[in-house]
Amino acid sequence: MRIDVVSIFPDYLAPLRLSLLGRAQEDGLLTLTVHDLREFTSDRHRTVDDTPYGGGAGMVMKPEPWALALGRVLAAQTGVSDASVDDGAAGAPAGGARRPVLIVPSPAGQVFTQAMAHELAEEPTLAFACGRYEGIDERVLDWAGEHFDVRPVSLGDYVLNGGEVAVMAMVEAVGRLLPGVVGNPHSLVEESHSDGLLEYPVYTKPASWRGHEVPEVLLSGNHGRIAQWRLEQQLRRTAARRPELLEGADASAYGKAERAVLRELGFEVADGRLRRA
Ligand code: 6GU
Repeated sequence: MRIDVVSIFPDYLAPLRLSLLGRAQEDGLLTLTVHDLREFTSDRHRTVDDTPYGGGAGMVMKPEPWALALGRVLAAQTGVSDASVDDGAAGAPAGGARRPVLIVPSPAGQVFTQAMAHELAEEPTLAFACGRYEGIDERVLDWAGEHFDVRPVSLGDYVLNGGEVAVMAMVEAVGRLLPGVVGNPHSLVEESHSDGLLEYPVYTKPASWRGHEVPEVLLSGNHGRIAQWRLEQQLRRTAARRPELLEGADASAYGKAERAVLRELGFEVADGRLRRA
């Protein structure tokens, strides 16, 4: 996969060169390029922002540096020339090819989920446009929509100072799903959100530690009982911490034991789906 990030703080993205994703880049599984938006300004002060039309607090990111930077990204990702992007000659890609995805991190976006990470991991390229200040001139998104599949995406209901930290989270979530990036692909199957539930608790040696014991069932060697216990823990944890994840969930795979636990937790099965009892 090829990923391009545009930011006024390229150094902010440096940690993406470390650890698992750093190895993925060394192994050629991921190509990550970070572009400095200020390289696409033409004034002496390399200005990227200006005051908002209509008044109000803060500054808004100017459109032209964004068009130049995203044109460069589009050219690198699709092979169309920068010039044809500039003069509008590059419309929808020829041959019915999909438009490259452009993610615009914003607290006003659609909330990022594990399902979205899986979808994005199927794309050949991803571009990210990191806004700062009060945001990017809205016409940049309109213009970009002529070339990219533009998706405003939020990490959740809180406000960050800019898109960089959100991009780090999204690139890590997507990057670890690329084939070969996580050494043991089974690790991806049994983790929080992979099956709509939170992960079960895990333990390692010693079996007794500072007066806290590892649950007996995990020492039993009975794999059927262990699997049953883990699923029950997932249900209890999800009901306690994220009950909204259970509402409407597919319950067709749940047997008698799980249904009994769910009833105790205040949920029942109706038409194969979970609902509050
Ligand atoms: Cl994606 N961007 C910003 N600036 N703030 C956020 C966010 C994104 N997600 C949650 N808060």
